[in-house]
Amino acid sequence: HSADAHRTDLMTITRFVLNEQSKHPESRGDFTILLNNIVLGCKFVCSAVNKAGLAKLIGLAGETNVQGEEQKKLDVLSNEVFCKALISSGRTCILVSEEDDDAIFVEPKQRGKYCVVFDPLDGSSNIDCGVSIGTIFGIYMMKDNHEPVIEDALQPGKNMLAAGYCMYGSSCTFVITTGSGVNGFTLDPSLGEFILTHPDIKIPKKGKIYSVNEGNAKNWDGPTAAYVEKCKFPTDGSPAKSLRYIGSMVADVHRTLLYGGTFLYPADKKSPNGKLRVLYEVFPMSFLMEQAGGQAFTGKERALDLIPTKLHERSPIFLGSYDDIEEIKALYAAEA
Ligand code: AHM
Ligand code: MG
Repeated sequence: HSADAHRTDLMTITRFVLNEQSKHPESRGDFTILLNNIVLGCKFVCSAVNKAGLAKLIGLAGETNVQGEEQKKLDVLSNEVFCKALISSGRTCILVSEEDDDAIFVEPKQRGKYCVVFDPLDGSSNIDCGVSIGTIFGIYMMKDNHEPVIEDALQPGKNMLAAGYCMYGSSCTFVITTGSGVNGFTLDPSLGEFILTHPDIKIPKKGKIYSVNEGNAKNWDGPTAAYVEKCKFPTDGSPAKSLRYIGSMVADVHRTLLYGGTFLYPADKKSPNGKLRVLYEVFPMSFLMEQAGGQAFTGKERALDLIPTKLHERSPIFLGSYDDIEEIKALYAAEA
């Protein structure tokens, strides 16, 4: 009976968000329109990513188009699609993209109240070998009707209204939080719609996996090194953990959400702030983790408490299962 209900009573992402927002009727329409444009961008990127391998094989890449321009690289193309979709939604005022040095201020006649930070195609070095990649986004709201300023985009992560990612893998998966739990949707290509497939995702309280680029180990600080050592050689009788590292943040975080464990991109001697960007990588993933019952820590504080001072600022990040992040926090506290 219930399987049949699933087949005929389709919970699309739009329907789901409309239901969720029914508590805030004043913002309901605007947020739904904004989200629809983000979803449209993700569908476009999904289709482009799926064709990328083929385009290469049949020689489309690098070919010139009618205007005599070289074919755009996928990350550049994805960025343009997202920027245009977001601006034309009429609901945004500031856009911060990993692809652009400066923020985009939307002109007054198309301006709305949302500020969107995003990485249109994260992990793009993985495209050519067919490994999963993704889009990451976070949404803030302007507090009042002032002229938008850069500070509106430099709010701490805890002020985000919504955040999520879309993973372009063996299937296309869209995961979102609007501050009341985490839900996952899978693209049904025949319908062109994202259907709820992972309701109310909760990360296991403790995990059996750790995920980190161990090639940086010689430059790690003490607590990071001690944590990874503990994963491999536990002294409390627990079994050693498995290592999984894809090198594509969306895919590594997605696995961590579903299976539990930790994902770390710590500081090291060569990169004292780690690698990942605060606004559109660290914050959205930290918001999702907390909403799924996990934690996100920078080595100093709760990740969502960070107040960014620059658009492309970086921060070390440790996120994952609640108990596992407690262990990492204890190691950093012991050192301080
Ligand atoms: P990018 O924005 O240049 O694609 O880099 C971000 C990616 C993340 O997806 C991933 O977590 C990380 O870089 C992997 O870095 P490394 O190759 O240093 O392990
Ligand atoms: Mg990136």
